Amino acid sequence: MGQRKLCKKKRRWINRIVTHADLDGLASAVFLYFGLKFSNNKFILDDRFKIEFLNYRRLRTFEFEETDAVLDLPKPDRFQLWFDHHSLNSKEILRTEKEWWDPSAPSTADLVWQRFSKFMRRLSTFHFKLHKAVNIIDSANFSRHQLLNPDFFGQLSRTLRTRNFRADRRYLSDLFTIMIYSGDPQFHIETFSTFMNRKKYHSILDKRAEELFNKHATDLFDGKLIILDLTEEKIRFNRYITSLIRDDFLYEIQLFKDDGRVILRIGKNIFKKEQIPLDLGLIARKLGGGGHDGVGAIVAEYPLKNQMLQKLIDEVRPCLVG
Ligand SMILES: [Mn+2]
Repeated sequence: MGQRKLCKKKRRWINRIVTHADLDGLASAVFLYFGLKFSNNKFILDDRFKIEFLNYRRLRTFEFEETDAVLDLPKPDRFQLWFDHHSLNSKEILRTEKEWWDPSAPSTADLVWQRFSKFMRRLSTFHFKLHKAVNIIDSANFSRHQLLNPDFFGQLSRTLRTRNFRADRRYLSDLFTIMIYSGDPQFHIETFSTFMNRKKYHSILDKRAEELFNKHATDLFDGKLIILDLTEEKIRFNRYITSLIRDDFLYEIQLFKDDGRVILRIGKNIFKKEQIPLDLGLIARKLGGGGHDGVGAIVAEYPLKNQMLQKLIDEVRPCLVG
């Protein structure tokens, strides 16, 4: 306590890590922990710090504090540190003491890693693997083979995306603790089989997934835009299913229900990303959502579903006609 008082003027305390409830959010938090713990930074992580994992639903009502480190989430009104790589209207890359934002970074975890490169000697082989994996997964830089045969991290990422899992923040905190204190969670077989068993989606290799896809997919603009409306389906499956089943499309819009609302996700053909011009994160932002160059998402009230879909179609139309 005495030491804390003595250094109060120079040091900035962080009492809470607030992060996105996905693999990038988890990895960002793990790297930030090591960065703050073992580098001589003026930002100090309180020993009794808390961790919060937010999905976009919880984000809407969440109260941020001055002593929060905020990761992979939109910039809040109050914070001590903020790292993010989602599209913003601003063009300027930020690398200040308190704010790091760079939309060309493959993941937020990568930005945290870059800033605290000094702490790397404290990391295990597992953390290096996690860094590599999150950069591939968060920016969808998969090969077809990787998508069809997800490794440990690919499976973990999918598990974190399932609704049951996202709803249960205790599991995410456990996972964070395992990753910082015990290194490799792959050794915690019992814990992990529990996590992995919570997934409730069809594998892309599942015949039923392909049938459901064909039932709900509509082609527009000679197949350059595909609409996949899953609002009447309870089953979720691999979000990259369109890229695996169809070759020739450029954009896709997936619709599904989430807690009474509808999520509209607009994405690029992940195997053709480099040839596709629009920044979908900016488009989603314009309509009240957010995202990255390669994928944007909007949450809409159910009755506004078709209206919002039409707005999205109008945004990509100029790139698909003529
Ligand atoms: Mn991210």
